[in-house]
Amino acid sequence: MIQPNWIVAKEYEDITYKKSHNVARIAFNRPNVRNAFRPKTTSELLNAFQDAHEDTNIGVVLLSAEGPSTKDGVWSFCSGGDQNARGNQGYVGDDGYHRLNILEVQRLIRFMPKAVICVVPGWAVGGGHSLHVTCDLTLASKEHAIFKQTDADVTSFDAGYGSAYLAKMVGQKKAREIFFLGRNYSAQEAYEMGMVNAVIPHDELEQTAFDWAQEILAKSPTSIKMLKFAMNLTDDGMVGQQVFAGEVTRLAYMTDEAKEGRDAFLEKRKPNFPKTWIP
Ligand code: S0N
Repeated sequence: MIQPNWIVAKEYEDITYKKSHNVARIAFNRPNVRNAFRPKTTSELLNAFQDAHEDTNIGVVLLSAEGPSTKDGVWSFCSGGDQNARGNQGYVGDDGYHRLNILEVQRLIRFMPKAVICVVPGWAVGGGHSLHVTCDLTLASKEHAIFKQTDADVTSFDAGYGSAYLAKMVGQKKAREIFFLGRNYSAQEAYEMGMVNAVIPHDELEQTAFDWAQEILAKSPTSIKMLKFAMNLTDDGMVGQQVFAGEVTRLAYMTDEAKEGRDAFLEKRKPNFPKTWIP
């Protein structure tokens, strides 16, 4: 078993961002408000995820949380949008504009050509629940993880991946129950519904996530990327096809045909493509 040797990749206020052994770990760091995200948090998440996306040494991203709360010792993954940051037109940033950008974070996770593992050490609530739904895999603390959807309590709801994709994951009836009743579900119940991959003893959660990452890193990177995009495609419509198609084009660029097409144009001659039509 490899032990992570986390090196700080960049300092932020609302999150931590570290790297070790080709794994990036992005973690919420507002445990005293159950890791609620405000506009500053989402800006920092966008910045860190973009870095992990671009860094060719990184193959897997863990989305986790620091904790527990110093006030009461309670663990949380994320409790969604910070209700203190809500004005009358939405969530207000330091610059006075109403924005939250959590959907941009979701899109980065969804379209990142690398696996993203959600590590849930405690509460996963509201927009925090929707983030776990958007990640590729979810590992949950056996003792402390609680899944809950409060969006309909506070009129701040995710009508995208957080609900519609959840319904694909756990079934329509269960997804409607989760959103319409807003009950608490344990890690075991979430596992049985099919929205959690494994229930892990709390003390082993982070190491297990790192181990899963190392297992994925041993696989072919292109296969992981193409499989992720293939599984996304049918739910993501034309955008899913665009993401998948981009990678198909990238693979085509690596063929002799592509080199001949480019060279023929630059040399102002007709292309002489290899005369092989592989069925
Ligand atoms: C998480 C809950 C269930 C934990 O309950 P518990 O353990 O009893 O703790 P509390 O005493 O309630 O909380 C401890 C302290 O933390 C503060 N706090 C907790 N959550 C938040 C929060 N979300 N915002 C601000 N503060 C929070 C408490 O106030 C308390 O503070 P102190 O110690 O000072 O009293 C429970 O806390 C809970 O239910 N929290 C609220 C969860 C919630 O409703 N979240 C919002 C849900 N909606 C979204 O997240 C929408 C996301 C979104 O933004 C979006 C989605 C899709 C499309 C667009 C958008 C968009 O708007 O951009």
